[in-house]
Amino acid sequence: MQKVSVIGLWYVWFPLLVAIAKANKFDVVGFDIQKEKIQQIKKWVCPIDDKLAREEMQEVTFTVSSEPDVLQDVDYHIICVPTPITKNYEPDLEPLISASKLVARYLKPGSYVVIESTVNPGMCTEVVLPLLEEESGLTGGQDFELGHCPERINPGDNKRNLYNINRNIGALTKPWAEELATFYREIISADVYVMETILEAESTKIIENTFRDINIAFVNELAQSFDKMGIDLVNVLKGAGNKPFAFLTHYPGCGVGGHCIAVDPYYLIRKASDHWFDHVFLKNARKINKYMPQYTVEKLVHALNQKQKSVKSTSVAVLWLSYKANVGDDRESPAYDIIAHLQSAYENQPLIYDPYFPEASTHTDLDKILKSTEAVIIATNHQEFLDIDYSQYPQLCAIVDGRNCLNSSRFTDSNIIYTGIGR
Ligand code: SAJ
Repeated sequence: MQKVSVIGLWYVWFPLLVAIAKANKFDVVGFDIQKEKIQQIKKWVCPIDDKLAREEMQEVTFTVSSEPDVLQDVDYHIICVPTPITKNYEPDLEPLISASKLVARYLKPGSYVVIESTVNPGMCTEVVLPLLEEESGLTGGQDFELGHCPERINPGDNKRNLYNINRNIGALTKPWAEELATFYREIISADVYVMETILEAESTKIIENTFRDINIAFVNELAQSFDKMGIDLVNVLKGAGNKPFAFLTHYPGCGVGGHCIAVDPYYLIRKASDHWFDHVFLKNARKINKYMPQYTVEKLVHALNQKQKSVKSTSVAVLWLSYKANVGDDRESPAYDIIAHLQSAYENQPLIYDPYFPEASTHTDLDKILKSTEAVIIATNHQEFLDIDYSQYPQLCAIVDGRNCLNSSRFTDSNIIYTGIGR
């Protein structure tokens, strides 16, 4: 039985480990440097908030370890580590570099290395390949193969999952790309497309996520003009969205978070600038999206002005911290930028609550917060909180709905000033 390693068992890749084990054709090992995560998995506790993976892991067998020797004699190494950005929005390749150096120690002739992490065009051949060759003394494309199969998970999506989302594959040589595709077809039921080159495969994911970022920036900029024109953009987008072709609806909000959409465009911007091209449009889109938390606070300023109140002297609650609804993930979350802007621009220390993040919340009792605050900024639209009856809190005078998740008509005759983003 061929041996497969999954290196990096965080959010999107623990399901991959389970899926490979479920194929029942491979001896599967999972490696992660976080010992506590390994301990958790060894107790059959799912390390991520993923219903399918939690169920399926009970039905399969695999080995997990934080000891590198578990990578001995592996035929397929799948590297699944984060590719974040630094504080100054530059690609942070440290996780990918250390994982590549680790795998190189265990490379053997005839083995495959697949990178699933979202990378820049050229990163496999310019960064990973030299590390694999230097450390192993083997030659890529001859002694071992290097391929790229970018992950496409959509966290929190119960319909689309690892098994039914198409994948793209590229490798150093086309024939080996075909062999890698055969390997992935043993694991997933969706289509697996072989790209002409590894560069093309790397480019697909980075433009997919940049596409999403610029489309969100489009509606976020529209939200600012439609606010001034007094037109409900959310209703307009719903109308435009019923066009069955040539329009893909995105919605304005308080900002773009997560470890993908808010991050990946910077990789492409950086790569293009290495080739003397300045992605003005992509940079502007990032600027628009990064401005939205501040815009959200400014909407609160205008709402409170109508009550002759100032943000500085008003108790404000920022509700929910996750970067998107119903997930316990706050990476790059705009909620933190909203909090920071309230603190720096208005010396306002907001009350904070998200049950997914008790340690980042100022209170663990939402009712208590709502009873003691005068204004609310909704930064995440967790499903479980959409039915709150805000009229039960008479001191509440303003709500800024950063995810346009409440029905504005609920506030028509209320003494609460309700405003959204673009509505
Ligand atoms: N957002 C908006 N307006 C929108 C859509 C999203 O403001 O119309 C915001 C969200 O609130 C969130 C951020 O953008 O803060 C990212 O949203 P997302 O749904 O793209 O969240 P991710 O990053 O978990 O998922 C994305 C995938 N999303 C979808 O395809 C729906 C996809 O782009 C990638 O497959 C995935 O990241 C990834 O792993 O790269």
